[in-house]
Amino acid sequence: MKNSKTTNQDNSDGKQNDLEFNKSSAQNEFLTTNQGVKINDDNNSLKSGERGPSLLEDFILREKITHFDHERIPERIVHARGSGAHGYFELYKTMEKYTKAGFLNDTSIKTPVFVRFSTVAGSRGSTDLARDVRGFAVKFYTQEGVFDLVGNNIPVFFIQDAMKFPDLIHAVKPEPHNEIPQAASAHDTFWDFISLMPESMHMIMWVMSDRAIPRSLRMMEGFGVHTFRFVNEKNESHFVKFHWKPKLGTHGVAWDEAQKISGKNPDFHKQDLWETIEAGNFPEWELGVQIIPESDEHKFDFDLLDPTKLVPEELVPVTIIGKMVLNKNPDNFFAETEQIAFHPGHIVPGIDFTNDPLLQGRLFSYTDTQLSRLGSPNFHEIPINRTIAPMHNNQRDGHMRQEIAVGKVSYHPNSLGGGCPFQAKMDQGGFVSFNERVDAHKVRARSKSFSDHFSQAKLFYSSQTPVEQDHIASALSFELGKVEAISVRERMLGLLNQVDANLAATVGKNLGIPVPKDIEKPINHGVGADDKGTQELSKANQNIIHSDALSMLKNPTLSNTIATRQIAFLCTEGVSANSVKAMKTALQNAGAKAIIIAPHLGTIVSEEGTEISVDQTYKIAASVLFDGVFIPAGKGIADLSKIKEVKEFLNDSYHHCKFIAAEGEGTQIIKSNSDIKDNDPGVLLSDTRSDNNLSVSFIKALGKHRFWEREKTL
Ligand code: HDD
Repeated sequence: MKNSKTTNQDNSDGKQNDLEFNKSSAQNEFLTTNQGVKINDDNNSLKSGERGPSLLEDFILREKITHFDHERIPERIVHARGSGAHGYFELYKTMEKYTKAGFLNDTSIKTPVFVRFSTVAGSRGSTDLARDVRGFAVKFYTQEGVFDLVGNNIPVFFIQDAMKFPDLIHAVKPEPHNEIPQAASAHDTFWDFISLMPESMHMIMWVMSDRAIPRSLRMMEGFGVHTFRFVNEKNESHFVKFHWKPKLGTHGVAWDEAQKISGKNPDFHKQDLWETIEAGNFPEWELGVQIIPESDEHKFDFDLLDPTKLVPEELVPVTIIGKMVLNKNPDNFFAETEQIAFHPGHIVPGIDFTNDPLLQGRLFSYTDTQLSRLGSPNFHEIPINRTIAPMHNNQRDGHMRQEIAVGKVSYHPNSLGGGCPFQAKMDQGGFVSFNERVDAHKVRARSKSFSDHFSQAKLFYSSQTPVEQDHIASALSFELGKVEAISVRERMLGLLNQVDANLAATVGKNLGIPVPKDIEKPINHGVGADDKGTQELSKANQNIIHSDALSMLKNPTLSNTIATRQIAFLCTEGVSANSVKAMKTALQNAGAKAIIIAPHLGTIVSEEGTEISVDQTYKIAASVLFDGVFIPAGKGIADLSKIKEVKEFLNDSYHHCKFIAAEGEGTQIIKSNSDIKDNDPGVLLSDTRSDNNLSVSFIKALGKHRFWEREKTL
């Protein structure tokens, strides 16, 4: 029977309890075997004599080693590297006009969620800072069943048809003959494939932008990518695109910085997410929807079913409908983050699919992959995957079945079981697919309405600020510079030329090859066999040549908060405690964190004679792990010039366009560094100690994240 969706039940507790049931703690307990037999000696195997051979009968040794031998499960084929967290979703306003999904109707319902962020290409142990798309998968444990929104931090995808997915992934993964490179797209096979797939050009623009090297998982947008449907009680359908907007704004790092972070701390994103949640700074995203009436399906000059296209926010605004808060770290990475199984096919009444051919292929793939990864069709019984809605059906058995189904009836229809479990009618919450009319020939083809591969790539590129455009050109120069096959580089230049001639010329110059005059014809993917509806497409977005929402720096929802930012304080013995305290307090009041760095751990003695606790030493700290840097005043601060890591720290901060502040004697460290221009607007200096004006302007500057304009002067 359907749960009443109007009850004000705190589902987050419901889920917690469900998971609690499976928790185990060994506190104050004896060590036992898996069968519950208490173990007397866990240090020595059973032997024939102290120096004799081990005995086969040692069931304790065999159980322990056998279990250990099987501790690993296959990692995900893609998105193997991930970080997860628990939280909840709250609705701001009812969406019942569009969807009957209970969790999107009732603002009093708090829906528990688990989110898993990931990179795509790397193995499970690979670096967080690879240039890559980030997975953004959200499992909603709704009262009407599990809804998974399995999206990315980029609103479009490389390919239009699931048929090409294995090819795309084979191309981007390490090359099969030598397993090189790990977690990187900068190699021949990836660009060979891309250069033959013009449909990927829009996505390529995004992946070569700073979106693909986020500052934090907490500072990324999320997108459902495909067009889905909302279906209401009257069985009316609207198309819908899902967006997650981060409260902390959308920010990236510099590419050189990303590469250095990968060495200094490959777990940078994972640790950042974990630590901020532990500190109670819960990350938040607002859920937005773009809603398009059925009657507008053919209104655009692109096809809503084409996953390489987005709907510009200028054409259809994003309506914010709720927020998600991540407020609890997993207790056990494997049990939760690793064993969670997402699936775009996990939907609830009120949400439905469209005929996007990429989505349609995904609907097959995700259950199939869990069978080999988690090993059984019973993966829904793993605690993290369990629905909180009542679950009854006639499925039985299989590997590792947890449920003990009682009774002899496991079929429908039946009379011996009283006809149970019953089918639910639509008004009882039964899922009924939207009755879309489909009248077509069976063909293996692609609609003509999918064939414009460049307009939105151009839209994206032209919507970027000059700094962002430079970053795209640099990223392409880096990636294609690592490609050995000249023919692949040339083909890519031909494609880039169709996006923007200047972009192609810049990249071509860096690669030392001219942009080819004869553009190679795109590969024909069988376009056109079923172009029904194509003629009806109007040119609704032709006038849109800029969309601020596509630029991270112009995005109107850009947040200027410095909450949770990490600011390095470069200190040494004799630093002014007052100077440190004044800036630290100002930053903390703005939500940021001051990290005291000094030559040794423990405490240092300040100029005023007080002790200051040290957080990190210069051996551990690196500029790339911080958002900004402050050099306080103090008679002893001149000693910083004797520490070689300090110079490297400051130069990296400067090159990565971070804001640098210094006061009193601290300004001398900057002024004596010939690599730093002290008239740079992003370098804030004050001769006054504990300068309130300095802290105000530093906080304002940090809110801009980076002083990217500096790049031109480097
Ligand atoms: Fe996928 C995992 C997102 C296309 C097949 N995908 C996976 C995850 C995310 C996405 C976020 C990780 C979920 C987690 O954290 O466990 N995938 C996407 C998006 C796509 C997309 C946004 C395009 C719009 N994927 C796609 C296609 C196919 C797959 C076209 C196959 C036809 N994806 C998979 C998979 C994975 C997966 C192989 C690996 C692990 C898993 O499913 O559970 O089945």
